[in-house]
Amino acid sequence: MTGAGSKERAARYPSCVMRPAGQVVKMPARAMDLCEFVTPASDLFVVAHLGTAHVALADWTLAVEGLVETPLRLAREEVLAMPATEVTAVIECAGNPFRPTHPVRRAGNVVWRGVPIRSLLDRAGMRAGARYVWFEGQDSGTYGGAFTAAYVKDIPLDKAMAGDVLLAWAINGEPLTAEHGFPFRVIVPGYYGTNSVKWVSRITVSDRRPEGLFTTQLYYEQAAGCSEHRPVWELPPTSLIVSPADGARLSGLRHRVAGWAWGGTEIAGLEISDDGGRSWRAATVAPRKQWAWQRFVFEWKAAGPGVHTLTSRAADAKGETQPLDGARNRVHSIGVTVAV
Ligand SMILES: Nc1nc2c(c(=O)[nH]1)N[C@H]1C(S)=C(S)[C@@H](COP(=O)(O)O)O[C@H]1N2
Ligand SMILES: [Mo]
Repeated sequence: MTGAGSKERAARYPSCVMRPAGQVVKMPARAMDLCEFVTPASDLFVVAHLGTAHVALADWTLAVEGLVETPLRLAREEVLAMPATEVTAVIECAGNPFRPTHPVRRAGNVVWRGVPIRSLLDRAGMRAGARYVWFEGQDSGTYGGAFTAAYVKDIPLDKAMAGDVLLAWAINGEPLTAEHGFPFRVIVPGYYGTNSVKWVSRITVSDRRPEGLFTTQLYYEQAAGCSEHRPVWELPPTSLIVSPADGARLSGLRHRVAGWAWGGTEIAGLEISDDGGRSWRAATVAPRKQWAWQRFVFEWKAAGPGVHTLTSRAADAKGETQPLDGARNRVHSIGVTVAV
């Protein structure tokens, strides 16, 4: 899949045009702009390692193959004719895979529409030994100095069969743009964005994980204090203070602190600290709908005028909390100036 030899530099989908070629990262909205429950598509971040793929529709097919009873080749119309469903889910970028402990806080919450991956797999039928599902995008190019013929990610079969993992074609009721994966992308709710493969046109069922730059080299990490490597799959608990805005000048001592919290497991509690993490007080957290982010609200009374740091820390229903440091999901802090 990677390598410097000229033969290996051929894209697997030559009809797919990479424009621009090379990494694309866009973050149109700051945290303070993410005030709506559903993020408008125009505020959604964009990440592509190899560039923006422009998929040729003339010869487009979806292949479903590997450890299946009946390999499928579906035309775009056949996919669009299958029963579709909507899932509201957060998409969050894990950030630069070469800096796995650095938070980038690129996230949005949108309504995805598509056909459940489960429906496709049921149609093909699983064979014995099936354990992982690989998704292959049509994009190719160079990332981190290595050539990749097609972007490939995998998830466990059990996750793929959950019914809310989608082959999606719409965001908030609008067709996907090229940047977000037109004509079809995978959405894996509750997993980091890197797994939600854009421009997908091959689904492979396998008994093993695929070897590759984005599967067994990058996004394959050692958990703290643990020798075992794990893929960057499930979202740990995370939160984002949206209001007040970072750097805001506030008048009066009483202010409402609000934002979003989410993770692969429902958020059960959120705490705010205004003293650098020495003491914490509970905010109110809304229950989760599907895989959406959850709103938190905290009525804050500043100890006095001056500069304050406000920090949010989410805990999920399994009891996992955001670390204070050393991880991409570390607590979020903002600074505000209070005048009376
Ligand atoms: N084919 C393909 N899919 C991809 C990527 C990619 O480089 N190629 N990047 C992933 C990463 S790291 C993220 S965070 C999300 C971003 O999705 P968005 O650009 O629609 O917000 O797409 C994922 N899907
Ligand atoms: Mo990402």
